[in-house]
Amino acid sequence: MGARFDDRATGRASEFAPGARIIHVDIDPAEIGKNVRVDLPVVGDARRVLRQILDALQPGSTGAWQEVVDGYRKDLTYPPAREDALTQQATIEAVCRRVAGKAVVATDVGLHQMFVARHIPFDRPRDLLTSGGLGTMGFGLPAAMGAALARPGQEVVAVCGDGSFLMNLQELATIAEHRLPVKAIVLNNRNLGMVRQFQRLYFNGSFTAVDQPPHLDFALIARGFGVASASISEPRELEGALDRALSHPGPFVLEVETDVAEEVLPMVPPGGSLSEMTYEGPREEAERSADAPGLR
Ligand SMILES: Cc1ncc(C[n+]2csc(CCOP(=O)(O)OP(=O)(O)O)c2C)c(N)n1
Repeated sequence: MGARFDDRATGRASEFAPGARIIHVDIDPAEIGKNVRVDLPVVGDARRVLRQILDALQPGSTGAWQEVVDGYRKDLTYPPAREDALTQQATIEAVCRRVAGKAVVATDVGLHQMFVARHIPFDRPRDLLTSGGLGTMGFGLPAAMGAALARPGQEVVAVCGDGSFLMNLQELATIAEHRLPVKAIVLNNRNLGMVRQFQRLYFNGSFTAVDQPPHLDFALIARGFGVASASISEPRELEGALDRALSHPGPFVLEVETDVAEEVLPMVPPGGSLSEMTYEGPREEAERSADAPGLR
C-alpha cells in the first residue's frame, strides 16, 4: 500500500514472498510491478482505496497463518547479553524495562536499530519511529524531536548509533532552544557496526572505512550545545545512568561506550532473499564443502 518494494523490505526481489498473492496499491502507476511481480495492481489514492477495500472485506479465518507466526516466535530465542562489557543489547534491554509500552522510541540505522526491534515490544501504533524503508542514518534524533512536538507530555527516547548521531547532531541546538524533552541514548561502539559486521562475515574481515575517530566525546559535544549529558563505559554504571537520564526534566544525551565487536543476528546476507535469514552468519568454508563433496 503506497510502498515501493525497496530492497530493504524485499531482500532479493526475484524471490520475495513466493507463496503470496500480491495486491499493490500505488498512486503512481510507474511503481506497479517495477520491483516485484504483482498479482493485482490498483492505481489510486491509498486513503480512498482503503475505504473501498474495507467496505468490501469479509472477515476471514487466519488461524492457520497465526500458528505459523507463533512458530516463528517460538524459534526466536536470543542469547543473553554479555555481562563483562557494556553492550548495545544490555543497554537496550535496560531501556526496554523502563519504557516498554510507555514511550515513543526513535532509532537511527544500524545494529542498534535491530536490537531495538528485537528486544523492545511495541503494542501501540506509532511508538516505534524507525527508518525501515530507506534506512537513513541520522533519522533518530529529528524523528524524536517531531514526536516530542507532536505528543507533548509523552516520554520520547532516541536510540542512536555513534555514526548515525554524527549525521544530524546539529539538531541538538534546536532541542536546546525549544527545550524538547528528548532523551538520546548514543550507543558508541566507535565504528559503523553494521557495516563492520558485513565486512567481517562476508568480506574476510577486511575492514575499510568503518572506524570512527577514537577521540569523539558525545557527552562533551552535547554540553557544547547546552544539553545536559553523561557518559558511561562500565556495565555497573548502566542502571543508575539510565535512571538519571530518563528522569531528567529536559533534554539529555547519555553516551554509552559499548563493545567494538558486538554483532546482531538474525541477518540476511548481502543480496540474499528473506528466506535466507540466518541465525549463525555464514558457515566456515570447511563446513560448507563437507556438505557438498562434489564441489570440493
Ligand atoms: C545516510 C546513510 N549512509 C549510509 C548508510 C549505510 N549504513 C547502514 S548502517 C551503517 C552503519 C551505522 O553505524 P552506527 O550509526 O554507528 O550504528 P551501529 O551499526 O554501530 O549500531 C551504514 C553506514 C545508511 N543507511 N544511511
